[in-house]
Amino acid sequence: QPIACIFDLDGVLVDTAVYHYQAWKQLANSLGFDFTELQNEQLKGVNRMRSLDMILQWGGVEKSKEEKELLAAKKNEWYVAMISKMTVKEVLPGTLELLKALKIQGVKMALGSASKNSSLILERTELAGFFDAIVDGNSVTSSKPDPEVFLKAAELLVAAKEDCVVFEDAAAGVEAAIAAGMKVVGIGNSTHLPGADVLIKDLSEITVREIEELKNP
Ligand code: B16
Ligand code: MG
Repeated sequence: QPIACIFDLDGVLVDTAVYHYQAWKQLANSLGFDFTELQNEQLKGVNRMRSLDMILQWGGVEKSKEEKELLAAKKNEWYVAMISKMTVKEVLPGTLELLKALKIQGVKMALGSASKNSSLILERTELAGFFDAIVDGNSVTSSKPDPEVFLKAAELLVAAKEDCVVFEDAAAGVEAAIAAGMKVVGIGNSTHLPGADVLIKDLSEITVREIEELKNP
C-alpha cells in the first residue's frame, strides 16, 4: 500500500504560532495578567476554547460561558487581522519542495489541523491546491490529543491508518497521531515531542524516500 501524508498546519507548514501567541497575550494582558512562552508551548495544537480555559486558569480568572465566547471571539478577531496579511513568504522552509515532491510521486495528502481558520491561511499562503482532503477545527468535535482529526483525514484519503504519516509540531498533536496508530514526524524543538518516530527542525530535513521508509523500515 502507498503511504498517505497528513500535515498539521500551524508550526508545520506555516509559522502562525507567533500570531496565536501575540493575540492570546494581548487578551491576557487586557484581563490584567501575562503568561510565559513556555506556557504558550502547551497551547500548540489545542483548540480555541480549550486554549482560553487554560489561559484563564493561569491568570486565576473565572468567566461565565457567555463571557468566554466573547473573549474567544475577540482573540480571533485580532488573530484573523494578523493572518489576513500573510503571504507565501511565511511558508516554512522546505515545505513547498516537499509538498511538490510528494505530489509528483502521487502521494495522497491531507491537512489535519485544529484551526477554524485553516482555509484563510491556506488561501493566503497558496498551499490549498496540494491537499486532497482538509480536516480542521470546523469538522471535528474533539481537540487533539484526541485522534479524531487524523482518523477523519485518513478516512477521506481512503487510507489505512498503518499507511499514514503525520507531521506535527505540538505535543498534543504527536499524542493524537500515536493514538490514531500512525507514524509521526515531529517538527521543531525536539525536547517537547516525546514519542515521535523521527524529529526534524523543519520539512527541508526529510525526503519522500525517508518518509516511505518510516512505514517500511
Ligand atoms: P483557531 P494546528 C492549532 O492549529 C494551533 O496550533 C493552536 O494554537 C490553535 O489554538 C488552534 O489551532 C485553533 O486555532 O483559533 O484558528 O481555530 O497546529 O492544529 O494546525
Ligand atoms: Mg501545530
